[in-house]
Amino acid sequence: MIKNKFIVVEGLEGAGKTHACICIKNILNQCNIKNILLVRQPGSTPIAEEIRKLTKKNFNNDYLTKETELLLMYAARIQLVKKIIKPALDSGKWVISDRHNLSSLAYQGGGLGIKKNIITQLQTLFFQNLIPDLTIYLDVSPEIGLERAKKRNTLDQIEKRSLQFFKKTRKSYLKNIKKNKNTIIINANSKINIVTHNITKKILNWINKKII
Ligand code: Z5A
Repeated sequence: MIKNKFIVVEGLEGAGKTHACICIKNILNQCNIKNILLVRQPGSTPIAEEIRKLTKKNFNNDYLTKETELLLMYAARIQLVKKIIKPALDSGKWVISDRHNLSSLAYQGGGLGIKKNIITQLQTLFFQNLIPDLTIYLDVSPEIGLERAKKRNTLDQIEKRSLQFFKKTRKSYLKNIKKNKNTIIINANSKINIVTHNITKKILNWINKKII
């Protein structure tokens, strides 16, 4: 028996997070863990999905300031955690979230240059008691990740930012992930079947360690 867990998947665009979330859900299912909820950030509630659209939209004569963008990410996260994630965890469900706090540290902190202590204060203020049991960071180079994202659809306002922005975002991810507890880092530059194989191996290993 394993107690239900909160799992977070992080990485740049095109890292393969969506694919990884489904892959983790399948592995858990094979281990007879069926009660699983998949969510994405920002999003996964009607209000948070509207905030998501707002952060991706092109406003011709206006733009989101970096502080507004940060607070919108947190508004969406609070909405999702309070309304969906916490109740699900309290009722014994497993939750897999495509992105969480580390995204804000990487994008709004590393990428846009907001001071880390401002972001960690928001984290402490709203999510002190919600620490992921496992974070999987899919490490992809910005060049490869953006190339994959471009192939899939037209780029939104965040995806259109400079390569330099994504380089700073990745640097911040790598710095913060090293300090993060319970983390698995996967090289996501490889072919999808190799990435899937590595995720499967590491997740099974992690589950085996949790069995009591
Ligand atoms: N954001 C923020 O700034 N601050 C925050 O606090 C939060 C978010 C929470 C969310 O938009 C945006 O919000 C995101 C960060 C910001 N902005 N940007 N840019 P999103 O959900 O649209 O973006 P995303 O989270 O990066 O999703 P994504 O682009 O879909 O990436 P992904 O989920 O990691 O990748 P995927 O959908 O699994 O794969 C993308 C494509 O690549 C797809 O066609 C796959 O088949 C292909 N792929 C995946 N892996 C491979 C490998 N290994 N080889 C070849 N092809 C692959």
